[in-house]
Amino acid sequence: MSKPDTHRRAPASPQPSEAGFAADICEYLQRTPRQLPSKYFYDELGSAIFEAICRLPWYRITRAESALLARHARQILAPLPRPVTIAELGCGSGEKLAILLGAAGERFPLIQLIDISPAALDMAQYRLRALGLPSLLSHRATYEEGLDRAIRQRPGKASVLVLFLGSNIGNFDPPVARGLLARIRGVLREGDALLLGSDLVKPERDLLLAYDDPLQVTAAFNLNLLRRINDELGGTFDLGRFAHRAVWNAAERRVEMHRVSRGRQTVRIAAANLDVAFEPDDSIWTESSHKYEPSQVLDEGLAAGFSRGEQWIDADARFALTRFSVS
Ligand code: AVJ
Repeated sequence: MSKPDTHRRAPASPQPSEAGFAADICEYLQRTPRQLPSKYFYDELGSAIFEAICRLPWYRITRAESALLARHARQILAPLPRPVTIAELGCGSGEKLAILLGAAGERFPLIQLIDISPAALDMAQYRLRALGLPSLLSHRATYEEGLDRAIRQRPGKASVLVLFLGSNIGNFDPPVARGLLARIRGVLREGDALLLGSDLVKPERDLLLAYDDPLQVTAAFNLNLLRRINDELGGTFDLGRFAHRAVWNAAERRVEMHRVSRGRQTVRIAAANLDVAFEPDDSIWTESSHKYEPSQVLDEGLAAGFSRGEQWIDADARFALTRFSVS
């Protein structure tokens, strides 16, 4: 049996506050078109619904990526100088990290979990604890802030492998995605690497089944954000009067998710001191899920300053894992 493990929370730092939530909601709902930032999906219920999405037969990202990680773990980790410390951006439930660690068959001095959702961090810690890891550090933070904190905790001579999986990058428009990759590259040094999971362009019918699933779990995931605004910000969204709509925007290579107003209505959000009027069919754009071509992923990584990219692709589900190296 291993020694008692340490499971620390990172030093306290300001939590994204209700004021920040209200200000963001207020700003995004006044944009044209109306929008909501997708990072707010992940409260406790939202994280649980997302876990359900990952198990939907029509949503293949999680299974495809898990299989790639299990199959290629050793190869993925091979070029990193030992010891390796792993930091995962948006770890969610920690399931994929556990798969990678299990298949790697070696021990790592420090694992760092970064997620905006306390519920997700709890799930991940619980899962990884069961593996008897030497040291686990969790950061409840956005990607940028969490990344900085994780790098500050790097054990002196260890190399860092940053995991950015699940096509989380797909939530960002290309210029923002590019900026984030460059930011990751900027905090890394020679010998470090980034493992990036990207969902690939695939037939429209597959994408629409994945993002407008027959069980309507994805619709519930989106709707939960309106419910959260009602509960936390004193919103008056009538949840039954907003329908889910997913469209594939081929030119922009992204699935766009919207809540569409059934009829004319006005919604008040007390904490934002905001009234929003909807005509029939007016919508709120809640999320984008960008899809990539494998070569485009490589190009983006190299443009961000990584020296080399190597890919593992599930040709059937159309999903790519790319390891970008720093030298
Ligand atoms: C967590 C951003 C990767 O875009 O596939 C799944 C989120 N939204 N179904 C995705 C999501 C609706 C997911 N990411």
